[in-house]
Amino acid sequence: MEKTIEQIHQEALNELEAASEAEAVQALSVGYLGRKGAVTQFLRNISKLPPEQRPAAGKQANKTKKALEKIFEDALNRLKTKDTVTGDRIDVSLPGRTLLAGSVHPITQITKLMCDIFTNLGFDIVEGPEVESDYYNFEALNIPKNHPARDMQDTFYISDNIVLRTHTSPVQIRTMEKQTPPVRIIAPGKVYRCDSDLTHTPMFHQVEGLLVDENVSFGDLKGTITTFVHRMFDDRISLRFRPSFFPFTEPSAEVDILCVICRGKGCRVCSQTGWIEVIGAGMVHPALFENVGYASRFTGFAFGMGVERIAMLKYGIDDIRKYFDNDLRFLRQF
Ligand code: 2NL
Repeated sequence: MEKTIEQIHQEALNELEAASEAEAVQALSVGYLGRKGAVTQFLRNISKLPPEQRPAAGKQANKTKKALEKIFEDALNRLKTKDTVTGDRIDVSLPGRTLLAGSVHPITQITKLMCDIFTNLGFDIVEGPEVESDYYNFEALNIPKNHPARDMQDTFYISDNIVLRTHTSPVQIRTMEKQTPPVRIIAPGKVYRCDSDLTHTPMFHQVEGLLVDENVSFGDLKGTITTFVHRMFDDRISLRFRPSFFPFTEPSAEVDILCVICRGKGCRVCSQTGWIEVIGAGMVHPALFENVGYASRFTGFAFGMGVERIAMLKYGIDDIRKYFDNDLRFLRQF
């Protein structure tokens, strides 16, 4: 062995004295303590010494190793602190990094706006499970077995009797089971349908409403929906009620608004009809009241709408998939 451990130790201290930059200290540390460093080599060569010298040499070498580790670390800390405090190596006048602020998703904004309009009309907001039983999603809503709405291609089945809810109506059935009229509720939330193209995503958002009391008429439905549409879009917008069919309402209607793009002249968005369908609605089917145990003197209306669709019309968005791409350039516009 050429050098003693004391010599190596002394050389390290001398070299450290001359090092004035963090990089140089780092290099020294590697040169002495790294895998091929002088101290590491010395420790490795101890096994070649005569047996009686090994304990003392080992003890001394480990002591040196510990001492140098601490000295290099202290020197590095000192130099790093010096860099920041004196500012001679880090330009403290550089502008800081901007923090990215998040924003509320357009779908969340529109859901909130819709809920606010209905809360102002006296409705309460209710939420419920997204994984539902066949009974609450279909049976209780007068959607019989073999109805097209239950078809495998529209519904995500978890098991024979468990589905991802295809609408938020189950929330309203659960509320009616617990509460006697008057009932005035809005059920917002995620719903799921096995469907995906330009105008459909497998998950989308719905807001449904239900009002049950004595003497509730179709006129009350028209008044409520008209007020909602006027507050949502604009006071002067025209709307029309068109006869339709839903298993859970009778009579049923679809509500169109005059196309917000062409004002009724006919364009691509309204398929040249001048009207855009925005809401489905109707008087609650008596079979539903029977299912939840309501007396026959009660009547009520219900309605449902897709949040993505309303938001597209309000913001002029042409592709539903943009809501779910999470492209910040899109999301920052709202
Ligand atoms: C549509 C149609 C609709 C309902 C939803 C409903 C709920 C209960 C009872 C009766 Cl608990 N009806 N909901 C009624 C009519 C239409 O939605 O096109 N939605 C996007």
